[in-house]
Formats: sequence, C-alpha cells, structure tokens
Amino acid sequence: MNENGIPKQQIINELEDRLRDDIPFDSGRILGSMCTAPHLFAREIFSRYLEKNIGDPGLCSSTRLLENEAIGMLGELLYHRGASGYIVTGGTEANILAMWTALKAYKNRGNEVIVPVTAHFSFDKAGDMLGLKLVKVGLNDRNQMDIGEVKKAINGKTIALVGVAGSTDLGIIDPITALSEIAQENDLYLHVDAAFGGYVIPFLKDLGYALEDFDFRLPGVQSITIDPHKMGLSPIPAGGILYRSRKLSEAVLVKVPYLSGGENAHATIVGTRSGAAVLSVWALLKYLGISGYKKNVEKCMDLTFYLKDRIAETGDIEAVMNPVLNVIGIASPTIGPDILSNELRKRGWAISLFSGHIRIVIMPHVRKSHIDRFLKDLKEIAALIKERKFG
Ligand code: 0PR
Repeated sequence: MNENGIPKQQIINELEDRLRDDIPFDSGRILGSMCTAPHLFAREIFSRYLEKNIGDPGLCSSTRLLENEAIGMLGELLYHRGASGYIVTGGTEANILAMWTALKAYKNRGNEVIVPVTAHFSFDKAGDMLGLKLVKVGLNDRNQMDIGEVKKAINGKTIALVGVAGSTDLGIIDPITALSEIAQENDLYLHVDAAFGGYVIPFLKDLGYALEDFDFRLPGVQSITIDPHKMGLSPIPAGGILYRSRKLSEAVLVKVPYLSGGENAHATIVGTRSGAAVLSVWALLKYLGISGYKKNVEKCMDLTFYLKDRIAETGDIEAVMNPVLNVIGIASPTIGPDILSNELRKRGWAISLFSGHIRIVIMPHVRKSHIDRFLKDLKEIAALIKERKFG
C-alpha cells in the first residue's frame, strides 16, 4: 500500500489500463454469459442508494417494505402474489437457502435431495455445506429430468426434489407438473431453480410460446429461485428466493436481538446486504413493467432463432436441439466441443463449454451484427473441419 494518496485521475487511468483484459458486454464478444449490462435506470438507482444496508432492517425499514413489494411483483409473475422471500446475492445463495429450508423442514427424516444431472453447481455447494446427499438423476429424450428415474430414486431418507426451469447448459424446463405431483404424493419439498428462466418463461408464455408450467400454480412447489441479475437486467448482486409461505421462509430464521429495531431477525445467508440492489430490482420492475420485459425477451428469442436457422448453413456445425429459451447448444458431429471451443476462443469469442456442446446465451446485449460475425467464424471453422485440419 502506498504511504500517501494518489490523485483520482491517476488511479482511474491505472484502472482503465489494468482492466484491459476484462471483456465488456458492448464488445459484442460475450455469447456465453447469463448476465448482461444492467439497465441504465437500474444503474442510476443503484448508485443513488449505495449506503443502504438492508441487513439492518431497523435502519432500513422502508427499504425492507420495498423489498417485500419487489417479492410481491415477482410473486405475481409466478402466480403467487402472497409469496414471501428476499432479494439475495444471486442464484447460488437462493438455491442454498432453499436447500437449508428443506433440511430444516424435514430434519427428522433424512438428507437426500434428488436433482437432475443438469442442476447448477450451486446445489453441489449446498450439499457440501449442509451435509446433503445429492442424488443426481438422468434425462429423458428431451433433455429433461427423467420422471421414471426420480420415482425410483425416492426412499425413506429423501427430503426434497429440485427441478430446473431454464437449465444452465441448454435452457431446458424440467417436467415440474409431474415433480409437483410426486412431491405431494410423497410429502417432499419441491424447489424450482428458475434463476434464469424465471424472468423469461412467464413472458414467453404470454407471447404464445407453449412452455411447461413451473410456478406456484403447481401445488407441490414450495420455493422458486428467480434472478434479477440475469434476464432481469438488474445490477449484480441480485438473486431472488420466493417461498410459498412466510412460515417456510422462517425455517432458517436467526434472531438478531441487538440491532436498531425492526424485524431483528435474518433469514438470508449474508448479514450486511445491499439495499441498492434491492431498490434497483424494485425500480426496474416498475419502470419496464410486463410489456417492457416481454419486449426484451422477444428480441432475445428472435435472435436465438435467427442464429439457430443459420447454423445449419455453416456446414459441419449444428444446433444440438431446438432452443426452448434464449439458450442454444451447438456442436460438430466431426470434432469434439473442446476443439470447437478452442477455435472459437482463439477467434475472441467468450463462450461456455459443456461436455457435449458449446453454450450460447442470447442475452439483451447481443446484437444481430454480433451473431453475423459469429456465423462467419463458424463457417470458417466448418470449412477447416471439411479440409480435415483437426486431428
Ligand atoms: N441456477 C441456474 C439455473 C444457473 O444457471 C445459475 C448460474 C445459478 C443458479 C447460480 O446463479 P449465480 O451465479 O447468480 O449464483 N448460471 C450462470 C452459469 O453458470 C452464471 C453465470 C453468469 C456464469 C454469468 C458466467 C457469467 O458470465 O453459466
């Protein structure tokens, strides 16, 4: 650390220089991220309320009320205006909270949780922290959690089922209706991870897309993760955890008697919490409304199909399945995804590599011109494949 302070401009210059290897969203190179550039209005709200700590509800009781309103608006999207919950740091915290809640609710029964193999790694973290045994089940021919396998995996120690609505690898929606029935029949906790899909599926359904139900209309669903900092256009950190009832959300309540009044209890993992993040979520839900978010999702979907329809023209590279949401998997029948990803990364593309495919997420920062450039590179790689340039 330097002895004396350095002038601001010098520091800013140094930062600008030293951050040169970070890839900004407006570079047009980020095709593999589930986050995006936050909406300008949300940035404005965020910077206006930076000092607010909603971890001290006595100091920020009004912010806490607005958090409840934001949860209510997200609850409306998920068909349960009276849902209880919190704006947390992200999908990971939301999923860990749901697993913690399930464990507390069924603590005398066991510790086994059934998840699809496609579940996000936050469940592995939750399992390790909470001493859960994750039972990972395979997929059906539509890449959804296989219901037959779920039924077989249930035993006396099972406490919870997890279904994903908008999977990390391909944007798949698991058969949540069937999971809800199974959860009810066997008295199990059902958590739906809609970290990505929560801000997409309701709007696409409104636009006429035929998609699986995944929300609180299904009576077995106890909690849902829905992340504002993904398709919600809100600044990081903003995840969402919604519970069917207040009683459930209180399963993990820790009393905090010494703070300055208010609720004097915490039911989140972190203590000090960003009120700015919460207020940005609230403000943006109000500002964009259903029609604003619908437009946003529609643009992403149109571009997803634009890419999908043109991939076949590249020659040796194809979409691994018809996209369900604005996520598309691509692969080559001739070369492995690792080689394909190397070639794409060499050409400057920030994409994600899964075991069988490359994942492209068409987020709001992605433009048609970026896709056209990407297609040009895919064609070039496909030509190299034809010439057998890869061992
Ligand atoms: N649930 C699902 C279905 C997810 O896809 C993710 C993250 C999470 C939960 C966890 O959310 P947090 O990362 O907010 O804790 N999915 C993205 C992924 O793994 C996260 C991400 C976002 C990664 C942007 C990279 C990136 O640039 O791909």
